[in-house]
Amino acid sequence: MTDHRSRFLHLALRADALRFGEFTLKSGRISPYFFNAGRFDSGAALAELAACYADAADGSGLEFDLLFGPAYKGIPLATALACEYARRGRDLPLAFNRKEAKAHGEGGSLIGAPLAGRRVLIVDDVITAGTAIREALAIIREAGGAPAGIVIALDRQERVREDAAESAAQAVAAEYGIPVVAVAGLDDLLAFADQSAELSAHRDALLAYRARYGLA
Ligand code: OMP
Repeated sequence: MTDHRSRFLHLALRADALRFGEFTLKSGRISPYFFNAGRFDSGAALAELAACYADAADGSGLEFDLLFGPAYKGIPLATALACEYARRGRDLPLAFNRKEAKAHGEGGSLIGAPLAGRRVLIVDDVITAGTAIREALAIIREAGGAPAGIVIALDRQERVREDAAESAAQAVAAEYGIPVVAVAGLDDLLAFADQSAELSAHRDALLAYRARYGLA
């Protein structure tokens, strides 16, 4: 497991962002684990997380010139990543959206740097069925940006339908012709659980879930 993957998994456990039990997902599936990026709720935790995103994005060779954080959870993530890139000597434009369009003041639903003509990297928390990410892709295209890739913390590596041959992230990548880069996936979490006394009790439930909804 590459360094940023295990750093991220340690960090997520420490921040209580990865929890085990019984969770109902947006898709209606009952999952034995849940990733809550909202638990990265301090400057230090976000800075460490952003370094994991930057390592994953850089390691993938993705090329982009603007960071976009979809509301709500993508906003602090993209902002922290922009700060991390600045720290590394690369000052990138940053934009995000509101959920509700604003009719007064400056109006509109986009905030930050203009997207038109830019190669946009979407920064989000997690992909299950790909619904949230498809919404972000539509917003970027409508604003004249060119989606260049997606970076997420966790790819749950789930099939949208049980008869699908690919995961939701793979389907989005193929449909839009852009890479989806995850800091870690369910496979990494399982490999981590194999070596962790703390997680070993959850391993069977994770394997059963993957057998039902995952790829392997
Ligand atoms: P999709 O839109 O189905 O890809 O699911 C992504 C969204 O599901 C996230 O933006 C969250 O709102 C939520 N989610 C999590 O935050 N963590 C999880 O582990 C699973 C989900 C989920 O509901 O699938």
